[in-house]
Amino acid sequence: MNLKTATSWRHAGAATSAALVLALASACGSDTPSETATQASAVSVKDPWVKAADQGMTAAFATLRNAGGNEARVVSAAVESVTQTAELHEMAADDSGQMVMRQKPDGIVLPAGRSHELRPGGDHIMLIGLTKPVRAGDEVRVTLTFADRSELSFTAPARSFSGAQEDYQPDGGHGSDPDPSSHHE
Ligand SMILES: [Cu+2]
Repeated sequence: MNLKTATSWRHAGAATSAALVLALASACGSDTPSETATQASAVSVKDPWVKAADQGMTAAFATLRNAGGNEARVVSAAVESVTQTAELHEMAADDSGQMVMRQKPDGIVLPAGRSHELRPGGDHIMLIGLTKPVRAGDEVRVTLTFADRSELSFTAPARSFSGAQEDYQPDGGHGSDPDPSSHHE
């Protein structure tokens, strides 16, 4: 906001332009996030859930809404108690055209004023190497870290879901288990 711009509207008269400056100044105060507003504070979480799984990998989902005036970007995720490793993933076509999931190296971008759904078949929070089963009804605490290092935590209830069996082939290829019912221990 440049006050000189507003006050240079000379035809409006001194009193009017002064009122205008005040109006514009207060509009700025309420519409623009202050310097101290964090990305996390602008984002709300709706309908979070985690796919129940006995072992291996699973994923967390939610709808993230960025009510702020600036883009917010989730750069990492952490999950308490069921795994040490959570990654931000997307679904994308590989060289042969098959949909596979992979890490999103730049994080999940939440445009200003928009909602972004994390869902099976789309962006998701991947939980890798479960240290204990995630059963339907369990609650998993998820913390998202944003590009400005602000954090947002939420609780995601686990539920049974038969979809989202996407292949995951990181470089080492510890990917999908051909027989999920088999026991490896
Ligand atoms: Cu994934």
